[in-house]
Amino acid sequence: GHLLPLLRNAQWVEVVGRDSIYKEFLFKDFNQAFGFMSRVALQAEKMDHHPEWFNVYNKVQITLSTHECGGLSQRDITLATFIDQASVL
Ligand code: H2B
Repeated sequence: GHLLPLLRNAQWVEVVGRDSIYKEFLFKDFNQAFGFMSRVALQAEKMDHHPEWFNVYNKVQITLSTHECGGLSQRDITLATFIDQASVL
């Protein structure tokens, strides 16, 4: 079987030493990765809640946290759920 679906099924993980969640997404190529990032960017602006992320070619690593509470909030959970949906579009 192909590795990509398995990797996409990976759950968000809590970052040790920092109250945040992290997940890595792999795509076929840069175009797919950047399309994903564009969908997330539009939603982030709507929510006024923005990802910390790092992209190289087909890989996007995302960390979510909420500054004002110094940790996780419902906004992070909501954005993570949107991000998961946007990754399989
Ligand atoms: N994004 C995230 N992920 N966490 C925040 O706490 C946050 C944000 N705060 N985007 C917002 C913007 C804040 O800085 C502005 C001033 O509303």
